[in-house]
Amino acid sequence: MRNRKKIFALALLAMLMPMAASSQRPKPATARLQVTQCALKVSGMTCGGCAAMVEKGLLTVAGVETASVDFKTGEARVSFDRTKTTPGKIVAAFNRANGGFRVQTAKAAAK
Ligand SMILES: [Cu+2]
Repeated sequence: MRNRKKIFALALLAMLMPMAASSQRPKPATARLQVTQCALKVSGMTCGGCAAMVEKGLLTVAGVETASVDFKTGEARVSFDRTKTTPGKIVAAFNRANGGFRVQTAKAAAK
């Protein structure tokens, strides 16, 4: 009986060891960024060049990490650091700075 308890304790320890080791591993730098994605509806585009301009404009907005705009669907996918900005702020900043194009959040566009 005593022996079985010992074996059980050892087995438990063996199971917990790798977990303890992995929790001590430093997290990759990207884990500290609170990156979230959102979809935006873009209007005012007439060609792929416009999409590139919208993309550039989105990338200059503070907190935006990546932006990819599809001219055909009129959609932009934006990833942003949510500790720095929100979709609403991105939309407002973009529309202030980029006359001719307008973006709105996909949610607002659905209404
Ligand atoms: Cu164009």
